[in-house]
Amino acid sequence: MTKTLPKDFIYGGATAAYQAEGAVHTDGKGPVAWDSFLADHYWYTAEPASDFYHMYPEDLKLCEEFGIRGIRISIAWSRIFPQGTGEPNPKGIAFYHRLFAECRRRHVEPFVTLHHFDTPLSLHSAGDFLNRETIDAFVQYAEFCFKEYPEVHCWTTFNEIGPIGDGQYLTGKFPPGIRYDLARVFQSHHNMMTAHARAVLAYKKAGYPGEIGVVHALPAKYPYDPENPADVKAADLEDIIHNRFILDATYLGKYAEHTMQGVNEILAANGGTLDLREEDFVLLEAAKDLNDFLGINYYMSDWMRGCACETEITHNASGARGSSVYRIKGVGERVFDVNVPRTDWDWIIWPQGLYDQIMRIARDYPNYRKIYITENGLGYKDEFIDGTVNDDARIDYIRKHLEVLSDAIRDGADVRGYFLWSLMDVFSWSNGYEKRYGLFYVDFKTQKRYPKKSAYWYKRIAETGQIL
Ligand code: BGP
Repeated sequence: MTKTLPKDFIYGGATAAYQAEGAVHTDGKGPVAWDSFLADHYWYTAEPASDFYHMYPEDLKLCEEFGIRGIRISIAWSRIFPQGTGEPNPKGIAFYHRLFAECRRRHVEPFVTLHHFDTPLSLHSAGDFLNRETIDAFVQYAEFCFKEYPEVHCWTTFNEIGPIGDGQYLTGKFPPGIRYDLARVFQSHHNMMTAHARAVLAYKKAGYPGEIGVVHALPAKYPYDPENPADVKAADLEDIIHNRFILDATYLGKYAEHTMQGVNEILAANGGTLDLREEDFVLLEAAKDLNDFLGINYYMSDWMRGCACETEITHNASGARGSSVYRIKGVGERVFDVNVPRTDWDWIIWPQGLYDQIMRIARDYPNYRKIYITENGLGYKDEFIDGTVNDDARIDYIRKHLEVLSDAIRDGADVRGYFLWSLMDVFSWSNGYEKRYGLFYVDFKTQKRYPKKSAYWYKRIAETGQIL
C-alpha cells in the first residue's frame, strides 16, 4: 500500500553557502580555510560551485515550480564578518537580505544555518572551536544575524558538529587536516555545543518570535555480529563518538555516565585529555529544553566489529567502491561488506537506520520537541543524457527514506519536514563535482539547470502527500 505523509509536511531542498554560492572573493567576502585546503589537497575548488550567489532567483523559481516549500540555506560567516569579528561587510549583509526577499516572493521558507563548515580563516587558523575565543566570536555573529534578519523565522546554529570534529581531527579530510586525534574530536564537539547553547540562550533571552535548533548527522551504528560482545562494544563506542556525546550535550545538558565511561575508554587507548568546565555545563543545562527543533541529517549506517588494531583510516574521495578503510584503536572497525547496498563512496544505504535514529531520539531524549530531516539524499555519478538525468536510483533511495518517515510518524515521532540534499547539484566537500545529489542537474560550465526525473517525481509527492 502507498504510504503517506501529513498534510502540512514540508518538502524542502538543502544547500550550503560554500558548496553552492561560488563567488568566494566577491563583494568583500573574507577567506575561509577551505579556500587553500581544497587547492592543496583536492582536484577542484569552490569556484564556481553552482554560482548560487548570482543564480538564486533561478533556483527559487524552480522551487516554486516544483512544489518545494522550504530551502535550507547557510549564511557565509565571512561574508558578514570577513575577519570573523570586527567590522561587518555591508555588501555581504545586503546579499542575504536580497536572497531572503526572493524566498518570500517565491513562497519558499528559508531555514537558515549560521555555520556550515566555514569558519572564517583568521579564527580557523587560531584553533577554530578548540580556541574558546571562537565561541565568543560565533555568539557575536549569531546575535548580529538574529537582529539583522527579522525576516528569518527558523535558525540553525550549526550544521553537523559531529562530522566537523571527525573531518578536522580524525579522518583529516577537512582543514586543518589533523588525523587520529580523538581528544580534539571530543573537545571540538563540546566547545561547539557550548557555543550552540550560548546562541540559543541569547536568541530566547532577546525574545525573538522565531525558532532555533541544531542540525546533527546521526548515522546508526550496528554490531556486525549482535551475539559477539566485542562487536556490540565497538558499535556502542562508535555511537558515542558520532551520536551520543553531542545528543547528550544537546538534550541532557551533561554527558550521561555511560557516555563518559566510553569517552574515557577511548581516550585511555588513544591519549589526550578534555577541558570540560563547570561553566559550560551551566550553559548546556540552561539551553537543553529550549531547542525548538532537531535537524537530522541521515545518509548511511555502519556495521562495527571489534578489533585489536591500530588506527587506520583511508577516505574514499574518488568514488572507487571498496577503497574505504576505517578502524580506530580501542574502538573497532567498520565492515563495509555487509550484503547491503552501498554507494560508490562506500556509504551504506540503510533506510531502517533513519527510523531507528528517530525512534531513539523520541525514546532517549523526550524533550526534543520536533524533528526535521534536514539532509538525506544519494550521491551518484549522474549521466546527463538528452537534457536530463534518469536518476531512478535516487528516486528509489528517497522513496525508501520517506517511507520510514511515514512509519516513524505513525509510531509517534513528531517529524515535520524533509529537506533533500541537495536542491541543485553542488560540489561535495571531499569528493568534488563528480558526486551529484541534486534534483536539478547543474552544467557547471554554463550554470544552466535541468530538472532530473527525480524532480518531477518529488513534485508529485509534494502535491499529493503520497509516497509514489
Ligand atoms: C553533509 C553535509 C553537506 C553535504 C552532505 C553530502 O555532511 O552537511 O554539506 O556535503 O553531507 O556529503 P558529501 O558532500 O561528502 O557527499
